[in-house]
Amino acid sequence: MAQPVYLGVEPDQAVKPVGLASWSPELVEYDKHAAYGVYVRTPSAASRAKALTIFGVSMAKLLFKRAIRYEFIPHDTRADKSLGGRMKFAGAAARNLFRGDDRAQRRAATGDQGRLGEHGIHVVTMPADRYEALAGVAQPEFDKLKARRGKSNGQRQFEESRGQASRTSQRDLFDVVEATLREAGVFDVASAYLGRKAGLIDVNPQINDTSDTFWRDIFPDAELSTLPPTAYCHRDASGGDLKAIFYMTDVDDRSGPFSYVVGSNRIAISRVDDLICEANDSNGLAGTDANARALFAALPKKLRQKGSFGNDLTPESALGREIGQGLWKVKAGKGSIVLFDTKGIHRGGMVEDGERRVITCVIG
Ligand SMILES: O=C(O)CCC(=O)C(=O)O
Ligand SMILES: [Fe+2]
Repeated sequence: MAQPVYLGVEPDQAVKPVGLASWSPELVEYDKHAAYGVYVRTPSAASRAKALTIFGVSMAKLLFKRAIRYEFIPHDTRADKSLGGRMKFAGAAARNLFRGDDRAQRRAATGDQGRLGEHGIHVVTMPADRYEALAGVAQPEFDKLKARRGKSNGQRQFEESRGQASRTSQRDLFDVVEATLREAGVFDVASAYLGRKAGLIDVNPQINDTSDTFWRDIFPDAELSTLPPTAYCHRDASGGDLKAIFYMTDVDDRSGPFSYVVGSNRIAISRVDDLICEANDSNGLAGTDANARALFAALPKKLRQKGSFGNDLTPESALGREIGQGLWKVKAGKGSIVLFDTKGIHRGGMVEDGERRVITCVIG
């Protein structure tokens, strides 16, 4: 039987890979920003103390999670609250604690990293029969998710667009996803990039449509109602490295294309700055309502960093311009697989028309 063909997809001609070599907290000018400036100039002693406390507690939790590589422990093990489950969790955490430094391994990786190494994103399209097989096995999960989404009215957070499949209860789905990723060469590309054997950690079916609000209402204040061109652009806060997104519907300009700043995976960021971003993304201070902004602005300058910075960038800033030139909107048919480094700058699911279905997989 002939080998099934997975076709590579290249960025649009107009996309210009990012030229910035390194990240610095100065790239987002909070002191000059219309939504933050006033808070940066006049923080009260009480809000300074409160912000620092929130930051400190979240950083302690984050360091613990990173030490045990929490995000690499399978969801089934994390969710099992029985005594046996807790012991399994403790065992996995202890093993991870002594596993050695992934980042060092990654720096030493010498395999051919191809497009993923250069661009931070690698896209392939699968044959129709493979798509049909995956769609069939994923259907019950999408039906459940659709029913759940129907129940939540009004404001919907991003996480509510997403379901969580479990390797034990949704075995068939995990098996088909895993076989497809293997056949598509995604695990090989991911392993060469990470400098170790990559595997499937999490499978999350996701539905987005025009009723989603998570990306629209960023600054509730009336005078700041226009969305900046970089709205919702972010680097992930998770400790995971790579994600693979399966497009389960055709995705065009208006149905929320996943978008990636080509080459942004190579922007160097210090471990400390990255941890500061992750802490603020998880402690509520990275929010854009007035309360979160006031607290964020009350942090010392070095700590005023977030992974979800796109909402706070002005188009004329250096980083805003880079993103504008380098953003590849992946408009592609159903059956496309988008593998990307989650620490590069990206966004997705901002649906203006119709409905977009994807299956997002964490690869680690
Ligand atoms: O829904 C998307 O296309 C991207 C969402 C996202 O940022 C992610 O999965 O990390
Ligand atoms: Fe993301």
